[in-house]
Amino acid sequence: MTAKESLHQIAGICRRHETWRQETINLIASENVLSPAARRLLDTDFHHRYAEGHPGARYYEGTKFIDEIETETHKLILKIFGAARADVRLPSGTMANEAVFSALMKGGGVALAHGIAGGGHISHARIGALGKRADKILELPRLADGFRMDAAATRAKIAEHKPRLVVLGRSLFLFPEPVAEIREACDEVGATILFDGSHVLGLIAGGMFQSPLAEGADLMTASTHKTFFGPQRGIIVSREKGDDWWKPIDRAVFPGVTSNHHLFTLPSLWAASLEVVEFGAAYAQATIANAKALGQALHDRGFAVAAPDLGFTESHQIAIDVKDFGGGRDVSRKLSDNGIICNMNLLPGEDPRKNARNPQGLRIGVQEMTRFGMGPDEMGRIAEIFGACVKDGQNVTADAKALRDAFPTIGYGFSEADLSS
Ligand code: DSN
Repeated sequence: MTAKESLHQIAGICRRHETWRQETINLIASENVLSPAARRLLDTDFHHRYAEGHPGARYYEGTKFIDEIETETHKLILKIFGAARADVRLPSGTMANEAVFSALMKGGGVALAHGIAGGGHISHARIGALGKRADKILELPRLADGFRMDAAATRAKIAEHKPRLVVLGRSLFLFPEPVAEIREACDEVGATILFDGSHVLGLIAGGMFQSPLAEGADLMTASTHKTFFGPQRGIIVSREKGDDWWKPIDRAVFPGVTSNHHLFTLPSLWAASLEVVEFGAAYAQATIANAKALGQALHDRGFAVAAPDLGFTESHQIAIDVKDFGGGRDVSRKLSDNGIICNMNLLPGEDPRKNARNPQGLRIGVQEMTRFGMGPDEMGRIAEIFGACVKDGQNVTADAKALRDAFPTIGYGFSEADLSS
């Protein structure tokens, strides 16, 4: 193949991907779409540039405009989350976690975090970023439903093991964490509370989930592209202001885990943050209502949706046990072949070493379809199509496409025209 032919191949693959994703119902809980304005702002000369350090104190010249953008984005993130400190220079949520772990777990010690089957993120695990710093990671206790934390048992575990760090927040994240209930126990042993808000950041910003910093978390890390409207980046925000507290985190971000910070995505994050201020409350409310509606509709069709007695969820996600249909791997592949995209997921109680590649569960998120304007009626239709595919073995590709085609426009955000009008 000539270089030109390969070039056409690249363009063709990208076009086919875009068409495919526009014709399918995306229920991956960690994804979302950018508004046309936020997407347009990705394509600037900042693609080519470098900026290390802080605005006004860089190690390069040529940064006066990115300084302006970074300063304003930083101010807005502080305001949205009621934070005393923030860092917006992280290229991802995992790098935000890496920075915090390296600052706070220097020299090792014990950390408490959710296990992978309890919904914990890979960066909170022994094989991930936290495992590189902690001597020991103990699992946070959960209530009998498997999804909510057991605050009383957690307080006892904190008193017994005296962790340096307690990591709340998860990738399978259905219900709020008991931040306020464990604050005093953490104070008694000098433990820091980190809340990883990646999945629920937009719901927090919209005022519809919980407010981790106000409830007592010392820090929140997050990626900015799941329920938040941003491009793929990360942030750290802090309740405390003191220089002694913040300096190690600041240094862990740069030069600890970053040098340049992928400047081209920062204007888009600023725009997305403005969208969150403008549309975030309505979006968060619609998203949670849709998740509950989809949970109910699938439950009504006989699917084993988690936590029926608790209203299925308080977030954008639901979890379903599909072991009776062959397990998460087979079911998610079958759905994907039929125009419904979601991911297999371990459920509480499963052994990750045995089941990671074919867990019992599916994790489903409605945040992207909500952004395209779907509501509870469409959640009912998704449940119908889902059931026809998984239970009855029907090919539902055309049904999924027809439903998706009816919602072509990204809502809760700004248009390209808004950039100049
Ligand atoms: N692993 C991603 C998720 O899907 O939750 C987050 O990094």
